[in-house]
Amino acid sequence: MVENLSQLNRHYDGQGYFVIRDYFNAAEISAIREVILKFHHSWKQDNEYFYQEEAFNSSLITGSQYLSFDDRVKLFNFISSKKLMTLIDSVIPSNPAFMNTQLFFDPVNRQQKDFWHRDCQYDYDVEGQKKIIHETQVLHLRVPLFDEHGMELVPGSHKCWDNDEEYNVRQEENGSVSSDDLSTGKKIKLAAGDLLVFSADMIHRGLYGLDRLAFDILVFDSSANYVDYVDDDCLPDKSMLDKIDDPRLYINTLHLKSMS
Ligand SMILES: O=C(O)CCC(=O)C(=O)O
Repeated sequence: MVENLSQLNRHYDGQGYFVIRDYFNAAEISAIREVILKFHHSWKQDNEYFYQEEAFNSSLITGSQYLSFDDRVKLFNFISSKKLMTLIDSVIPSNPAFMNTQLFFDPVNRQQKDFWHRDCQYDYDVEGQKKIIHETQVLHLRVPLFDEHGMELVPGSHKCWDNDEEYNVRQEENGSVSSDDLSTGKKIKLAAGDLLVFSADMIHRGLYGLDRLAFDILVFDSSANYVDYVDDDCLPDKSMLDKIDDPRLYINTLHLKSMS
């Protein structure tokens, strides 16, 4: 795979994503799944009403609320493992920084439909979105823990503004809703062991079904102003840093925090 790094990079640059099949072996997935399931179980108990009514994801998985020291270290070591750092360094060559983690699952309420969006639309108005897609990149690395329908993406939209159909659907204008199909959408089915890397600002939606559980890692370019999005509790402390094989991703974030 690593011999294909420049090919993957070119694919990301042009299309806004790449997928690597069978990137993780069964033992790697089973080890990470065990930790994540502990988190998910406790999170659901603690957020019962939200989970039953409307949730489709949780976040802050590396935080101290639900996982032990040892389990958090396992997660940190997985996120900054050589396998993932090779790809992260390739897409964000200078000082990539850890932002957060999210866990995506099927909403209990089956009426809820999977919906198109760009992540930046929740922080920027339309003019801001037009600008930001050309300026910075936040990277999502999706690790499906079970086979799932995967994601639907609009290739190239990480650098290209919406056409009329995409805009109306994503912004729910002119009678469209965000769960409408898009003629430009490309479905990427994923199996446990696969890895999908995609730009958070491209037009995308998760595809619900199959009782999915997908672990998403978010990483950003240190030159972009995202450090305020990082929760201190989700970062390793000094005693954990000593147990992380390659802590650069976290040290870069800690460094940005210390300057903000
Ligand atoms: O899987 C989902 O439900 C949505 C995923 C998503 O929007 C994201 O990872 O930013």
